[in-house]
Amino acid sequence: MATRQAWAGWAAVLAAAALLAAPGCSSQAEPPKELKIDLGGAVTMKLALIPAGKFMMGEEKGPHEVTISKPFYMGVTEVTQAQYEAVMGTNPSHFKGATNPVEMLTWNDATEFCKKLSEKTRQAVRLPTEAEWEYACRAGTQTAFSFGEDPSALGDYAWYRANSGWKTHPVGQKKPNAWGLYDMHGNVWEWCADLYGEYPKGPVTDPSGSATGDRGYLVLRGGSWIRADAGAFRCASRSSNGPSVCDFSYGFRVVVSVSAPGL
Ligand SMILES: [Ca+2]
Repeated sequence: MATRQAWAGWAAVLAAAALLAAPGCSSQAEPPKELKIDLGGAVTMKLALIPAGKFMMGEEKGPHEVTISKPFYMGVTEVTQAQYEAVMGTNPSHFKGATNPVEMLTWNDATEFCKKLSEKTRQAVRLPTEAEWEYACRAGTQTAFSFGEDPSALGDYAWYRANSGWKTHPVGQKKPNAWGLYDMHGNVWEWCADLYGEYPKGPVTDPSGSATGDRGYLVLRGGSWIRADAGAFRCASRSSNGPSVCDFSYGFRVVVSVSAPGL
């Protein structure tokens, strides 16, 4: 019964969002700018519409043009502990707090969360590709950070060692980027779907990462509360670890395809 209620809630949100997004009698409704997923127990998850487009990925290490051919929805925050617990029934986090990001979870755990939420909502919920993550982090910029080149502004946008007090913080407290995404810089590193490896040499469309990978490591992005060096928080900065490794600085956020029923 709980599942049926969740689906009913999801459908209602989609319907409401579609109405808001398509005033008048336009024959081709724009996708809603925002999705809200009902996770049950009064816990919801908000996602923002990310437009299709092109950008240069990779900074000085293998810059290449990437085309993101379709819009998609991305969680406006890292997945919180309340959200994780609503779907998985557990909370592995070291720093407890309902609105703090879930951490101490592996890439396998994050993937399982997406699978369970997909079943619950009948939508393709998944981890972002590394390209989607960097594209969304940049929010139309080509600067080192989403807020420009000057790392002295990092504290306005990110929890990092200089301001974190050596712990995570509730999501969404710092300034968002231009596309309304919070904590893309800092708080917790974010698992991406892709195997970590060398970038392609030329332009690519909707890349999904290295085919072979490096030791089977998966991509982590964005820096975390424990890092002090501004370089770790650049839009293009990369990290990686194995799929079964957890850490109190590793979390994630999800994406959902725009081709959801009713849109
Ligand atoms: Ca983050």
